[in-house]
Amino acid sequence: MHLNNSESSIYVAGHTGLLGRAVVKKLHNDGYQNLILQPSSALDLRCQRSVDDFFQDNQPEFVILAAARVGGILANDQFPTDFLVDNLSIQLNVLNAAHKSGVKRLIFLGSTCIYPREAPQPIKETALLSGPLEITNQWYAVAKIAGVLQCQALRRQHNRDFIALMSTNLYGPGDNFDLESSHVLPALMRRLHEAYESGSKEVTVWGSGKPRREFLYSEDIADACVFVLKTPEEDLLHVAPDSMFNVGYGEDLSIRDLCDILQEVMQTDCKLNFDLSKPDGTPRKLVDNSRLAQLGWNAPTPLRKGILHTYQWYKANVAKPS
Ligand code: GFB
Repeated sequence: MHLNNSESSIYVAGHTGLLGRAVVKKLHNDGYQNLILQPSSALDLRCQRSVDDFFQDNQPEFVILAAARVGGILANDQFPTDFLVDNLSIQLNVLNAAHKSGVKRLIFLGSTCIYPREAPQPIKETALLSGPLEITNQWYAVAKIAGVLQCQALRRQHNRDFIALMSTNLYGPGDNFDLESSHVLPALMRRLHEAYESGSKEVTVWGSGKPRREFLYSEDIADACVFVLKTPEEDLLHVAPDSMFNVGYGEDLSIRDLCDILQEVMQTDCKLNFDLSKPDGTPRKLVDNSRLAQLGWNAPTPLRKGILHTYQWYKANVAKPS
């Protein structure tokens, strides 16, 4: 059942993360005040009993499952167990508890790395499980695939209105700017800023710079989540019989071109040194957005504008004054 009452209670799991904080902001801006938020220090989503008790006590009507163990290409490689097991546990517990407590609709956030490495571009939802995965993020991908299938299984067997959104690489205010564990956009933003400020004017870019990625602003995916939450079930299932939607920006670019745009927006002119000892990962993962577009949703924030907002947030919140 879709969201049509501003008094409804909505549990945002993972509300302190990049995506979760954008979802909370969007819901507040749209007049939804009855939000249920619980920090991970008070609720370990990997613990089934705690999650069951939490749902029993709070009885949320709607759930956005944005909690996940996430990280960039190197973090995926270094912590495969965490990426596989933590994500499987979080999803299993939250989806089960939401089912048992009769949640009206749940939105599960997945990732476009669930699709086969060699999937035809732009990637359609129907490419799921049609070929081998990219090896650098296979553990995370397998966990997210299990989440999508759990949503589909609950719908099929128990008629639960659980929807899966597959998002492309996200960026935005509140992102992780740690140079080892972050994704490419925040990592390069920080390297360029620090190189420019220190006067060295040289940065290391992992890999060849040739892989292509599609970047979606965090407030846009939040907008998509709320859009889907408010759309009647029959409209969603009409365009997505498998209850899965890709959410992308609509264009991709090479990592080298991303560096050029970052430099343009940040007004830096650093020399790029490509470190070929680091992995490239998937060559390309542009998604086909046509299902959401058919329903009237497209990403509203141009890449340069999103990068500028992110850089302003980074300078105000993360960068040390030189
Ligand atoms: O964003 P990223 O870590 O993840 O890397 P993926 C994207 C591309 O940027 C890769 C290159 O080709 C990296 O080698 N890159 C260049 C860098 N410089 C850097 C840098 O300083 N840091 C990082 N992190 N990358 C992730 C998956 O894949 O995508 C996750 O590992 C998830 O599981 C996420 O699916 C959306 O796009 O390759």
